Amino acid sequence: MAVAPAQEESRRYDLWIGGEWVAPASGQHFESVDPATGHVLAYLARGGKADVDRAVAAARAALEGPGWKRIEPRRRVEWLYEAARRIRQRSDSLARLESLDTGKPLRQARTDVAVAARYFEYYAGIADKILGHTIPLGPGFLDYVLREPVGVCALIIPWNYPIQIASRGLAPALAAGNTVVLKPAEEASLTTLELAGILHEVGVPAGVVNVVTGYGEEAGAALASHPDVDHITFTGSVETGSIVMQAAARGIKPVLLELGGKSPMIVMGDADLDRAIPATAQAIFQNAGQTCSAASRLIVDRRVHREAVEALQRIVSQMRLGPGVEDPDMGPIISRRQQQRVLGYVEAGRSEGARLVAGGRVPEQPELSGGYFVEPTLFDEVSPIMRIAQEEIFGPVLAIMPFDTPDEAVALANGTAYGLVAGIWTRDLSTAHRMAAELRVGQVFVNTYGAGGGVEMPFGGYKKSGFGREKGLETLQHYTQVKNVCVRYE
Ligand code: TXE
Repeated sequence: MAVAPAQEESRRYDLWIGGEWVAPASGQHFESVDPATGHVLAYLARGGKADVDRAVAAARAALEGPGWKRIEPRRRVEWLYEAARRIRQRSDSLARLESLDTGKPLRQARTDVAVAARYFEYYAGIADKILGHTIPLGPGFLDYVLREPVGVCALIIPWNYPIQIASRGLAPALAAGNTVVLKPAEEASLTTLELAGILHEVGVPAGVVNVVTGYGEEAGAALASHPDVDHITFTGSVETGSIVMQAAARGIKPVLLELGGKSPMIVMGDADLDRAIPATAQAIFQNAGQTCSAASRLIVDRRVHREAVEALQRIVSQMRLGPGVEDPDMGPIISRRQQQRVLGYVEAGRSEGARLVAGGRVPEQPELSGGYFVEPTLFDEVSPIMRIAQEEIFGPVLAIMPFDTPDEAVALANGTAYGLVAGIWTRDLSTAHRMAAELRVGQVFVNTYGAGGGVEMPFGGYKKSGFGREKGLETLQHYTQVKNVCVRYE
């Protein structure tokens, strides 16, 4: 099949609709740029309303078609397992493409590809086990409950973890028998297009998976407001999430929103700092801080505060920046716009009186001058009212806040509009459980953070981090709908 070879750069990609490459109605392509150099990496089709109409029609037709609706669920099991196998087989080329497209270090991109394969494997295992149940109504009645596919699912994907986030929506949606229209982010669409090709190769019928690339306000908005879409999964900013939710409300459609965070890492005085501090650095600097669950606030017991800051300074001073494909410790920010946004927050931190103890600048190495790099940055003595303590920076900037009592730590941790993830480091189990109960977040990690991609664990937000759950079995609630059938037979 005519899927792009992953190594080929500066290639032109069309839209993937109804099992074939289709030119966009606009006739236009736009540049997708390598954030490490500013060079053009590929030309993506500028999809718009007419293309979205076509993709949704293809998804609707496939949903009702004999090759999908009338097949045995075990065929879906086979297709999804085979997709996982092929993703692993192509791990090197997919990881390289992801690394070029997003700037992330190659080993991180390899992990992302491995996690993507895990999503297909995990949901392959459930595709023939989506069970209903019966309700005892008494003599003469048979009442049964079915879990049916929800229908045509729209997936709107961000640029920070494209292959992972596309897979975490695609795999459960397909396992449950839905069809899908994906809108990847304009900054990084390449591995999503590759994924569509892999699913086609393994036998998923034409029209079950469609990809419309393009700008958010054009392709994304058309998809979110399309009358024939049955469910929308959106990962991105609070602002755009609200726009998508308003469009969904007009069409009375369910939405699953994953909107980022300002996740706290709480380090108690009794914590094993040799593990807690490297884990904190990893949790903020991974993907240059462009992670929805990035631990962007270190809330640390004053008794170990100085030691923690010094350990972080040591880690940061040794970090090597570079293009993702050279597998550095940290790659660039995704775009000039995001780089400027991150630098704006550094300036805000300075002017609001936080103490800059590392980084904060664009690195001076001439070989990095074409890309959108920002040094790993530590702000100490951050007060909770500062913008860098409240707003999602989405860059390699850690806000450090000392505390004196556990209650104060919890109040600081809960003191933002977000509630996605929190980490707790302590040797005291009762502290860990008490805090886990008090934190207003969708996921708490104790003495670890992230845990292998977390495919099996439900993931999603409290408060402005969104609602609904991805990953694990919980997400199947979103990708199925319940039908009750009541039969009187006497
Ligand atoms: O996000 P957008 P942006 C946060 C992070 C970042 C900020 C801005 O704080 O700094 O958002 O990033 C599509 N209708 N996160 O501007 O706009 C868009 O094309 C429908 C956190 O890149 O939310 C892309 O596919 N769709 C986050 C997707 O929405 C629209 C990951 C996300 O873009 C649209 C990314 C519209 N009107 C950013 N406008 C996380 N939770 O991990 C845009 N889009």
